[in-house]
Amino acid sequence: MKTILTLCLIYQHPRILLGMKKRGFGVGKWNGFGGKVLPTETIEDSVRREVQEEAGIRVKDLTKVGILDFIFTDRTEVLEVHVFKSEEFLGIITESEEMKPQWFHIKNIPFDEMWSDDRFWMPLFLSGKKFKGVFSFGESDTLLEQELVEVEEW
Ligand code: 95L
Repeated sequence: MKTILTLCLIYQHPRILLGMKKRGFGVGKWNGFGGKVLPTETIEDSVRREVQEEAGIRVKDLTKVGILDFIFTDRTEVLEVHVFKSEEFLGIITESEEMKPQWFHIKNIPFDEMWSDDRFWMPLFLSGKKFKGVFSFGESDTLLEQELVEVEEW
């Protein structure tokens, strides 16, 4: 089974917006915004909805920058995460029940409090590259295997 999810990073060079996940999957980690794509919505609509729900803002631009597959050794389901960048938004960033948003200077991205795959693809993201990858995780979300390539197109 493959589940399609979104991940949106708001990037206004030299700062990036992350959210501390307050509950559910990935609690205690600084995440991008996103979640499961619902059966009736497009992937882009889903990103807009999730960013609105989790950070209270409306993204203007959206650029697809990556596709990452996440495999968890104790689960059969593969998470196919579509990664987006947005550089402009409308509204005021607001904490939600799910997320506490905070800006970080790109020199101070809190990798030690993030999913461990982020260290690998974030440099590509920050330099405007597009990428595809597969990451597998074991016990306590430790990273076991990784594949990552820069791509020109999907
Ligand atoms: N900013 N990065 C994320 O938000 C992120 C990164 N890696 C992940 C790996 C597995 C997973 F289930 C979620 C994430 C994730 N949200």
